[in-house]
Amino acid sequence: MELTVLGDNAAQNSAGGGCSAGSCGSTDHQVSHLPDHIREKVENHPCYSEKAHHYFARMHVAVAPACNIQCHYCNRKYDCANESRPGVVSEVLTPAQAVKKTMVVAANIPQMTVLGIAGPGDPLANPEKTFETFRELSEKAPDIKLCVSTNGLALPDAVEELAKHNIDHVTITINCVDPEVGAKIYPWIFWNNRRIKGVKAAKILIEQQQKGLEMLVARGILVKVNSVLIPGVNDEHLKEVSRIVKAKGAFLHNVMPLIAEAEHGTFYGVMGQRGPSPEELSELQDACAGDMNMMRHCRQCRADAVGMLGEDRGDEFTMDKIETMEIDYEEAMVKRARVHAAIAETLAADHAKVSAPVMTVAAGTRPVQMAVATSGSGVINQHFGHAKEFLVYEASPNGVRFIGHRKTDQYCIGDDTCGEKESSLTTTIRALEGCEAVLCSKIGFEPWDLLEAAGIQPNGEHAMESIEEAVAAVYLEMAKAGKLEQAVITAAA
Ligand code: CLF
Ligand code: SF4
Repeated sequence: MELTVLGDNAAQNSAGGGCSAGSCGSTDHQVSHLPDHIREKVENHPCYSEKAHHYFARMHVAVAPACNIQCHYCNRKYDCANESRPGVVSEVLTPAQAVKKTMVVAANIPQMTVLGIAGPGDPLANPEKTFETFRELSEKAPDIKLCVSTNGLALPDAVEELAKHNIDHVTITINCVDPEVGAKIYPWIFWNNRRIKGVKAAKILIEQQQKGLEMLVARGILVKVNSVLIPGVNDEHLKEVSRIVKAKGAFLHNVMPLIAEAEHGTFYGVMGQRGPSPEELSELQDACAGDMNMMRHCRQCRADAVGMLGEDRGDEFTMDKIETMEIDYEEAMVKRARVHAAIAETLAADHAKVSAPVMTVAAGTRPVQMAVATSGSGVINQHFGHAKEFLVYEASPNGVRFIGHRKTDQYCIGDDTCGEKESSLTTTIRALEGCEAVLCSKIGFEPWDLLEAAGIQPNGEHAMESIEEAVAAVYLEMAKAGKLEQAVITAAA
């Protein structure tokens, strides 16, 4: 029997077919079903659309050093853990510097479509600096989307101002809706010029977060809720959080793993509170999902991150370097428009693939996780040894879905040097635990052998192919080869 592979929109179009067998393909579920006015807001936002994160970049400007609460996972010598992995912010900027940096980055990275303020403290605890930055940017760079992330304590008072600056994307970090749980996460808040502790503090914070969420939704502003998964503290409770924020109109829920290391000097780090395993995170995300959009591609960025999610080009744009750059802004704007048009064309062509071929495997065929090395554009285009992270996809009779990413040490810096640093390679292989195949553009002999020995099949045969189609093709090959128990190939169309 001839078997072929289902493309993105063929999967979408076949979804209502009523067949007991599933079709292997995928679509950007977060975006495709949305009304036009919302789709326009998210389709080039790398955080709000999983598909967009393959094509578009974001940047953060660190203009907000102060915070009005304390989280047990944060040490403010480091980035805001709500939106960043722990790491010092290289430089806190004035609003004028932030505006200049944004213009320079926009000229150099045409894919950059979103400017976010996410720390290192809380943007709304620094309202003058935050809003001055937004005010200037909305005048000087109206094509850049403005985005803000907050703990929510000062949010209700800021909604009016956010709406005034056309800020369409607000993230609230909501870790709980029960003050008893909250008291285990937040030792204190600063409220009405007083420090308030314990359950009372958590109760006020939760009320402000919920009120802010309702006000934003009433204004038509898209709200993403971030939650930090803290095993033994709020893991079960997050299902309730997800249900409530969804009922109140949050657009997207992003459950992120706690990062707690003793060397970061956080309360949780010092107390040995562990973070979740990838499986625990994935299970909770699935449990929260229901019919709510879940974000699974968050990279817990630094508060001064620059570039595609998963990469940080901040070092290229320090203020001392920016001061020496000469930029032809007119030419840069022409280039931005050209690049955006090319991406739009690619996405439209992708969306129009209605006659893509179909692969069908029997319902009940077991799912398989595969790791993918990519540097963007939705294709397999990275050498195994150059990957700093792998995207993980699950193929099953229901299609191909993105389920997360795994960070790894980059162990190879030249084309033919794979395997030189064996200990890092071992770390990489450990990071891929649970994956049965790894798809990349190229791979050396030594990692190939080590991956095979670890039960992970390396595959370099799908270079420059669409990720979803390549994963579907490999799944099909595995099914045909009898590697999937219960695999029965039932049809092709
Ligand atoms: Fe920044 Fe956050 Fe806006 Fe994105 S990040 S303010 S919504 S532009 Fe994105 Fe980074 Fe995750 Fe944040 S990957 S940490 S969710
Ligand atoms: Fe740190 Fe952000 Fe929590 Fe403030 S809200 S304590 S900056 S993680």
